[in-house]
Amino acid sequence: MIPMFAALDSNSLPAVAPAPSMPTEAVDDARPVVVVGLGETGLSCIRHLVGAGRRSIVAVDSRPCPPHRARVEAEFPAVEIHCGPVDARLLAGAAEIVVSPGVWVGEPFLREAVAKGIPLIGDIELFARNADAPVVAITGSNGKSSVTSLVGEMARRAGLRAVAGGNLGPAALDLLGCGAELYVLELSSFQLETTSSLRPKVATVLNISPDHQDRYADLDEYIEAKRRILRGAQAVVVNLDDPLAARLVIDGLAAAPEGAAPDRFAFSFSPHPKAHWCIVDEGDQAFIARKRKPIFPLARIPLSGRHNVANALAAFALGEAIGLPPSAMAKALRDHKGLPHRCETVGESGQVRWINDSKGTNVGATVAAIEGLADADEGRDRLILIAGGIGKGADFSPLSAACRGRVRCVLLFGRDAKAIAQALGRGIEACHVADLEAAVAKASTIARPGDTVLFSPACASFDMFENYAVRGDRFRRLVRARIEEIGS
Ligand code: UMA
Ligand code: ADP
Repeated sequence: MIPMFAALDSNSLPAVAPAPSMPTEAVDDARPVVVVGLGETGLSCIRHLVGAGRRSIVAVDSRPCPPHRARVEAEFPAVEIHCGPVDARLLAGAAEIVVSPGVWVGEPFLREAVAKGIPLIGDIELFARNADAPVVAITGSNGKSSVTSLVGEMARRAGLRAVAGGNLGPAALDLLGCGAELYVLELSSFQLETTSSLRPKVATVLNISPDHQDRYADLDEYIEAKRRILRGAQAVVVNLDDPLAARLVIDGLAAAPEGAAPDRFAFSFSPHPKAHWCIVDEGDQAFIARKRKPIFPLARIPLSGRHNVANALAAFALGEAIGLPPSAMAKALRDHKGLPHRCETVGESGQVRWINDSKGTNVGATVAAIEGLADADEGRDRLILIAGGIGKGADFSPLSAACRGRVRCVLLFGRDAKAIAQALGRGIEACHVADLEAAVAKASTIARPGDTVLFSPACASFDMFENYAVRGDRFRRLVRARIEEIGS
């Protein structure tokens, strides 16, 4: 694969985006803005551009029937729509191209336009040019949505009108204009590729493990996309426990011009001297602590798993960077319910617990879910793992070590089931099933009292489902039906 992202940002081609802070209205109005993609992002871009008074908007989507075509036709009849294979000529006269995150910036029709000098941006760039309140910007391979929603709750608890969205949804542009005093944004590497003007109040890269390796040439290119979140940040949050993420942020600090270095807030599980937030033991209890002063007992974190403790530490550090009082943050954490599809208990019957982790869409996430749940239960081989789907070019081998001693049986379905089974190797029982329904049926026959059935696919869902949420909802329904059947 051509390392397009690096090329787009090099000097040999026009910059991805025009000069920072160019308001939407300033882009040449005689020529159209071309919006690529008619999904959530495309719809939000069109809504924003129409609201900003753009007269000429062209929308293209390579899919014959993209999700929001009908809606755009009905609500914005002046927008010219073209679906199906994209004709590069449609982009040739554009003032600017706004590309959706699901579209690879290396698509030939986009390369051709960029080579002609047409600026290529994404929805977050449009958002950045128009944002009217400080931004908390969160990326990483896993935990983005969890931390974003928790920071939003902490800020609201502290009395701020804070809204959360971005990759988590709602789309960032849909958050504008509602009187927010703070924006908390989850940003994917895809979104960051086409963003130049965001100057976050605080930014973080929570962690790095391989993901989206079907779209990036290698891990370095993926990391480079993530690095863009740090540009112009006033403060950064560093995860001292994740070597790749910590290096990324610390190198960024070292490269900052003198006097421009952002404030730094670090977190770690261990009481590292540089950690603002860490874990300390006091008496027979462990606490989240600020500068080693206990703030919140771990036992009262409402979500299970070590990864959720890491997410809480990150949220406290981000909150401190924007001046939130620890007491308000602690209250928000105490009442936090977590998001659906992230290690969510969806049923319990015959002393068997069923957990929906459909958002576990990469290997790192599933490893964290297995380790977090098994180690909290302190039992050997008490997990039954259901996994499979589209692996996005991932190396599944880290699953093998994570499963050993924790997972009694792995039930596999979907496109990359075989590759996962191979990576698990000998000594871990793996069983192929036709689909999710068969996996739930099989799990219910082999589960013993005290077991946990964990659905954490380590894969994207698109081979068999519309998205991870549809997949998780299906799992929840199947589990409930099974429990009712057993009970009746
Ligand atoms: N597509 C085409 N042709 C097109 C346009 C899109 O085939 O012309 C395909 C894409 O390849 C992709 C799908 O359509 O498979 C959706 O792409 P999109 O860019 O239209 O997606 P949106 O509906 O705009 O949703 C996007 C994010 N999706 C992606 O980045 C793939 C949503 O994150 C996000 O919630 C939404 O914007 C609002 O910001 C979802 C996601 O899976 C949850 N994100 C990835 C992840 O979390 O791993 C990055
Ligand atoms: P993202 O938005 O980055 O995809 P989410 O908060 O939606 O992350 O969580 C997705 C999955 O990732 C969870 O269901 C869990 O399996 C795993 N996960 C959550 N937080 C972490 C973390 N801090 N480290 C590793 N894995 C995590």
